Amino acid sequence: MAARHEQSDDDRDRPEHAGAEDRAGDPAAAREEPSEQPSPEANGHVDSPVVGAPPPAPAVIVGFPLVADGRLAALIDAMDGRDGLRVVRAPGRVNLIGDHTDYNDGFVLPLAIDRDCLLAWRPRRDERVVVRSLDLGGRVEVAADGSDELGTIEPQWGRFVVGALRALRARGHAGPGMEAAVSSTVPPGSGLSSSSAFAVAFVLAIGGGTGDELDRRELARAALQAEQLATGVPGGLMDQLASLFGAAGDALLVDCRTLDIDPVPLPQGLALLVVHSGLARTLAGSAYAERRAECEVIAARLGIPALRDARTDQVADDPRARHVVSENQRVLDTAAALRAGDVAALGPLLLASHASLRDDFEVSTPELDLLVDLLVEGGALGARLTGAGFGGCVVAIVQRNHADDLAAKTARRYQDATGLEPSAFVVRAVDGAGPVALGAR
Ligand code: NG1
Repeated sequence: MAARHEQSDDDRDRPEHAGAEDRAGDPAAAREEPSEQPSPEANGHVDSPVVGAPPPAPAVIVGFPLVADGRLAALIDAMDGRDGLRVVRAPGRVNLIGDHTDYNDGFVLPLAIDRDCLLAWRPRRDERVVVRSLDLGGRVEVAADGSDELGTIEPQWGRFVVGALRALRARGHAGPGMEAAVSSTVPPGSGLSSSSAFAVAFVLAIGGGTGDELDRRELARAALQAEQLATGVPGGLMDQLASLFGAAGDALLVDCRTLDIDPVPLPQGLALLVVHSGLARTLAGSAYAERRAECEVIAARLGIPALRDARTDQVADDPRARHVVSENQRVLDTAAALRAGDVAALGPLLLASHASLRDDFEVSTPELDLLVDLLVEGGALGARLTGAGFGGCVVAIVQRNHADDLAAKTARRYQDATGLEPSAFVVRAVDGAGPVALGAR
């Protein structure tokens, strides 16, 4: 079942919207999973995609981290062979809980997922950066010093390339020219950070390719800056941190003020089911920036650096701030419940988060609300919208052996009720961005 995304012409060629229909409906793309992940038995929350994609093919490429060779082969082909070729992989993320808290210096609990952006490149002698997207088609050629006028670059995903060049240059990494090709399986327009994965892949490559040349937090900041330059949306740092710091089997408790990151193991026997509403959201056209500005105004009024510092009693009558303060607490409670093995506590926390995003922060939609209801009626422990909202995905915690049935049933009922085509897939927590070995084949 393919996700259908309603998008404006403007949106179509941004990485956030890179090839939605193609990827979701492309069995080859769906088969291609990073393969050196723990077995389902090892981390207990792993399953193949259950709706909208066949199960993953076995691992075939030797190296770390392994990537099934279909996509890699396509990239190698597009780059005319593996001579001097280097490849990086940057995963998307799902946020288990803690939305619209990162830019308030708060807490989030995302995980890097087994959907990623692969970037293959080699240096060029001239000072040009030439990139092709296998998903979108299209080619971008820009100056390696990032001097191209951002607003004029077409296709628009090229603006992320220039943003990344500028962000790295500002950090002392003036790269040479490069020839590159990119391919992504992160569903675009979904709240799973396809655009951040794209930006992380580029800063990683421009920064040297291993992620060790620059502090990873600095790489995350550079990727955020690249994205902000490209889109003008004042996003927070959660997505880039999740993509760079992901750990197989774990969610990440991130303190967005100190940037401390603590892995929190996900429980055995449960799966994380992501269901795309079939409605893409665009952050640029959304109320995201408005919400962020509202939060900053309230913090200033309270005389505190950020809403992270507000007390419950200070925000009792202010729904936006109330969401942020209560959501921060729910993130900490969820991490504590996971660590204590208190599975029963998880569902109510997710549902309370959704209610707060819906009623207090007002970033849900009737479709996302319906999906949450259907998932819970069908037996999910809990569910909530994930990411910025305004469309995109919900995430549910479900019994692992029930995930396939629940996904199929929910998708069917949702489609009957709305006429929209959802897609549903189980995600697993994977390691963060880094180099991919091409292997000996
Ligand atoms: P998504 O849903 O990936 O667009 C956005 C922001 C995050 C965070 C969430 C809400 C960007 C790139 N990302 O994520 O920083 O604020 O919304 O929690 O804008």
